[in-house]
Amino acid sequence: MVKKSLKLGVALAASIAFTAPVFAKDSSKPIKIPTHNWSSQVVMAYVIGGIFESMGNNVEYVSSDSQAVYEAIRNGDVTLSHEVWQSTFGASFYNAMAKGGVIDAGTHEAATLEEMGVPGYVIENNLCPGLPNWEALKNCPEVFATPDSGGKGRWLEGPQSWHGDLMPVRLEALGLGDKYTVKFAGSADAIWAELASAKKENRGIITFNWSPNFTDADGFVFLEFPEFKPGCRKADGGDGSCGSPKGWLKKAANYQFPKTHPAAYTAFSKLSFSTKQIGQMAALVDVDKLSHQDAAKKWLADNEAVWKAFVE
Ligand code: TMO
Repeated sequence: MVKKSLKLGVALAASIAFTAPVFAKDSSKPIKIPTHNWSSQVVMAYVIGGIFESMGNNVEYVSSDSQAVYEAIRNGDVTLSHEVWQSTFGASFYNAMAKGGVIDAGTHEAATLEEMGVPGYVIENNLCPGLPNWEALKNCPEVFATPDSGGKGRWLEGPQSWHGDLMPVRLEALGLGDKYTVKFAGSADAIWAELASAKKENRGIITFNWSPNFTDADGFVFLEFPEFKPGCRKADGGDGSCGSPKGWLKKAANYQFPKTHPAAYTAFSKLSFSTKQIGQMAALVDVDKLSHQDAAKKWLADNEAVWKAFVE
């Protein structure tokens, strides 16, 4: 009895000492990667798909709603999400997790912010003195008025599918409802087009934006609202006047992914991108005008040392 357990102990020690990871074979079933409607997310989808393919895996891309995707991951229609932004998707992610079937596959190095803001020249040229403090907005709605804003200042929100009535609720909660109104852009591209035309005219403009993004490189300034605290949003029982959290960027997966594709899951778990790397992925499309697929190919070719570390 004593001898037996000693032998077992020795065998165990030997296997720990000499075992580099040996992966069970990944299933040949495709790993389903979602694509949404902002550039870094789509480029990163193809970057991660390219990494999986380099490991011999099959990949499928699924165009998905960015809120509903967490339920799709939970029930296995989609395998993973590689950009879970805390402010916009944190609630849907944890709701799906609580129902059972979604796992947290780690956090990117990049911290995130998803917030209303202004281009740098709005501050530099003092178009609304006191910005980026939100209270300055009370004194200059006319600076941000547009032909469709009924004489009020306009907040140009992203597509409504991202976070519903978050900004209209905030605007009212801050007491700005008489002076400002929220318009939803049809696409991220519509925001970039509006920012470009406002810049040409040195015109005041307030838009939703986020970091990491290609705009990190040209001095977009986020407005400073009352500090985010858990529970401050209307959906969480608060009055909704708070700004967005300085948040995390996580990865999510269906609970079976580690079992069906252990090598791919291990790589996905290790994978982490920085603010600069994610900004580059967006810039290849939004500044350099490559297709998402070509941007991913270029990014993979230019950054082999970065992603090879995830597959070793
Ligand atoms: C979800 N987004 C990154 C566009 O804010």
